[in-house]
Amino acid sequence: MGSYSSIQFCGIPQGKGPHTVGCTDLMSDHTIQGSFFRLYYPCVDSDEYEEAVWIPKREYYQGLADMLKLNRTLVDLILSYYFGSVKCPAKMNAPFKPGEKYPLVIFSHGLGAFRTLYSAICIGLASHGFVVAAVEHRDESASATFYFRERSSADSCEEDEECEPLEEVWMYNKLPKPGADEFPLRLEQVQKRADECLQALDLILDINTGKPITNALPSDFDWSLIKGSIDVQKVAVAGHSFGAATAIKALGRDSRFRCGIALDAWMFSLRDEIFSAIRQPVIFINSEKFQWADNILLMKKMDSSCVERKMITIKGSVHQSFPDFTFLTGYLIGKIFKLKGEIDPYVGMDIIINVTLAFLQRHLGLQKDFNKWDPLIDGEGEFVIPGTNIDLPPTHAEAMPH
Ligand code: VQ7
Repeated sequence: MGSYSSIQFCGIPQGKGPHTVGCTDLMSDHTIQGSFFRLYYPCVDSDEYEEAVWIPKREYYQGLADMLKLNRTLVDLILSYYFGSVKCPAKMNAPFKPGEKYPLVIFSHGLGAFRTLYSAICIGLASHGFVVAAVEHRDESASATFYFRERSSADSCEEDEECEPLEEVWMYNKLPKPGADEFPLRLEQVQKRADECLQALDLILDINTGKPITNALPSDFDWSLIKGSIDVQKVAVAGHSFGAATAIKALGRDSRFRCGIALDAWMFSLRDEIFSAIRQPVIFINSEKFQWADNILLMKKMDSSCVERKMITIKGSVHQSFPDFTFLTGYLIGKIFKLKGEIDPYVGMDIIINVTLAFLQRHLGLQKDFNKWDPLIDGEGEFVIPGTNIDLPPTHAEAMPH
């Protein structure tokens, strides 16, 4: 395997497909019950629109500080200095490009992440003609998220300040109580997360029928252009880590999701009864370093002779090879914070996107050429292996066909 030694520091990769990618944020409605996602989509090609700010508000840095158990002020200063001007290669609020029916992917982030941190994957898929909704979860598993509440008349405004009728309410990641059983918290969260994926799907399908929406966020994006452009029969769900468990939960809840993509799944929140409820194909795309027997055995419980269940491992990858931070640090910092593995992050991301596209083509019945990457689904290729790289107890070693 080619380990990379040069410092690669070139930012979040562009999509490699034929479409220019746009993105926009939707918060509908303004309360905590509303749906919140960043939508990535094929857009009209115009220089009028600027690339999107990657981390759009400072509170997210403070949430990341909490995740890292470090001082908020210090981490905010450091992260906003290094990442404050980072853009992702998607044009903010560029007009949606109608004229085709696009398949749809609902994407769920990992614990301590939020909706914008997986832009490389989402942009990669959108550039190949997918609409991707990256949900921001309100189950207290995001490092930070927000909604709005009505300002009460008793709330005073600073002098000179224009008093907006709504004010932001921020919520941060909830840590399990020390010494307490973590499972009840994660179970409750995964259920809420799956609900939020279904809610996002419902909302996008409403938009597809031409229903007008209200957006609590300021934007002049024209949602009516999406009308009739989603292929409602071609919907998948994907996610990273806790988000992968969310995707699996969502598959069990709603057969409109035709297949699932589980990126380095953290299976902890899923119990036995869920596995028999799932009828759709699933692929587990694992990193080399985030594997242990209990977690893999839960994946293998989804083994089926009726429906395709696949597992591959990307050599030299780590758990953080899926979110965008892997592209945004130098070699040393990347290694210290485990944001980079041995594999070149750009090579790793191409594999993640290409195997996902091949699996989506196969199970959504797309008429594209993504089947050229079919060997990856079987773990064939320079940087992949079929199944897992860890030894399992002998009775389980052959449970899942590769
Ligand atoms: O769902 C998950 N789980 C369960 N999502 C994760 C990690 C995770 N686990 C790690 C293994 S465990 O301890 O056994 C259980 C929890 O990662 C998603 C994610 C979290 C972040 F905080 C992210 C991110 F991009 C993705 O942001 C990071 C930011 C920084 C930095 F800002 F400081 F650079 C760093 Cl160093 C790390 C992550």
